[in-house]
Amino acid sequence: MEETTIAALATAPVPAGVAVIRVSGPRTRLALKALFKGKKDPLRHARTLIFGEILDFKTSATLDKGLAVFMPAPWSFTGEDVAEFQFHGSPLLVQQVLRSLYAYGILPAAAGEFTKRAFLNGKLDLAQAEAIADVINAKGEEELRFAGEQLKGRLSQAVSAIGEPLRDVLAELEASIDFPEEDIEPERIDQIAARAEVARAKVSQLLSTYAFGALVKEGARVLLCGQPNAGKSSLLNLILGKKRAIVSPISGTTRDLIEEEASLGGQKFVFCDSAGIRETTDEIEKIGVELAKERIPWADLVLLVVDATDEALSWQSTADLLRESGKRVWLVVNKIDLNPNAMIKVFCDSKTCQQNFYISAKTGAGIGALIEALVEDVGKSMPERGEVGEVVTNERHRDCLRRAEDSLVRFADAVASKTPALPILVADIREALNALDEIIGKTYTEDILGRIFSKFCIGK
Ligand SMILES: Nc1nc2c(ncn2[C@@H]2O[C@H](COP(=O)(O)OP(=O)(O)OP(=O)(O)O)[C@@H](O)[C@H]2O)c(=O)[nH]1
Ligand SMILES: [Mg+2]
Repeated sequence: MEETTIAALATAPVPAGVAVIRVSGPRTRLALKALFKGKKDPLRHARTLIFGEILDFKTSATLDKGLAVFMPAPWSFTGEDVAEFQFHGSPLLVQQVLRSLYAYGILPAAAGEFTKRAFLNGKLDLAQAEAIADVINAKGEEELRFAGEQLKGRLSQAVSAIGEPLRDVLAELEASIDFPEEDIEPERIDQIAARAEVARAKVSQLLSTYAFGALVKEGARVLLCGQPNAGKSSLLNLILGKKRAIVSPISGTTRDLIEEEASLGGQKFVFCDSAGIRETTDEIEKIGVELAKERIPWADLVLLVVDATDEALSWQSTADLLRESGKRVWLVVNKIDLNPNAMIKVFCDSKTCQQNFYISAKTGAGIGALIEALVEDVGKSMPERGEVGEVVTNERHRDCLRRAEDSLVRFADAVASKTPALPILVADIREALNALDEIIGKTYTEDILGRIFSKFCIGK
């Protein structure tokens, strides 16, 4: 149990109807007694919202009227004594209340510290703790659903269920090391190998969900690529519904990569606008062109934006480049307001591009169809609602699962070698278990916790 007591604003630091300050730790009771004068004593009426006055530490003057609630350890979010104060959402008032709390030896909470304490006190496991950040940051419905399932412990249960039989396997193998005179019979080894194989298959199955898990969480990555002046930035702005990138009639306007998230049809996308690809002597533009080319591997899908008035079909060289990359490419013929004929004349061979679209970023023609197609395309990679079991959306979890899978494959290879060295078998199973335990935080290091919780906001 931590000895320090922490406090932070749990709501957003902006003027709002209500602000909530959360306090956790042994000094919570002291703070409630000193700084809250309620109709009833919150300490005697735990888990009940009490109306009263929040007081200034120096003058005992009323800072605001509001509510306080006390949640005694261990039945609180952090497992420690916790209090929450609700009052008018004025950032200035928030500062005054926090200052009063600090005067009682309470410290400002670090990022994610409440959740970290909840984890350390066994209130939730590490995957669940991570899910809190995912729930808070979710931008799409599917993302929220997966995060919610993880918070409920669905992934943790699946991971534990894989680990339990492995623990038995480990115990049995370790016992054999301790009593070398009793050789393991070959049938036992086969049984052990079969159990490890079941675990390996489950780990691989979980890993296979990461592809769409990441798609849901990180968003589908769409790169806008093409010749200068084709209208890439105009298209980006139109999709986003705001002027994010500079548009100008001068070729070579965009140099940096411009990345922006958008939610279309409830699905998260990340669009990236890039410099028009061409030979150039301009030093800065050259860097931009390089950046654009280097970005191609990043994309799930490339929109090759071309100018409908480009009679010379100068985009063909970029199309060649994209074909070689092996990426999925859609041709987007822009500026059809200037040359409606392009709708029958300009298209891309099916080897390079899967689909052709005809749009005008100026009039908005054809944009609806393009966006619909984007949403539908992502939908195809998604499992049906209800059909989905545990989904891995977190890169750390994926890395742990990969390590577990590697160890179990090594174990299977060693068993198959017919002369398995017992200590090696034990080491493989132990490594697999360690990797699984890291997902749920059964084993952890300060370093891992630091990396996870530092990404949280203050007050979580
Ligand atoms: N008539 C017409 N003009 C367009 C259309 N889309 C873009 N433009 C114009 O074409 C010019 C170039 O547009 P941008 O969006 O800056 O083109 P870009 O591909 O980002 O250009 P670079 O950043 O230089 O590579 C601007 O003057 C736009 O207003 C369109 O659909 N119709
Ligand atoms: Mg541009």
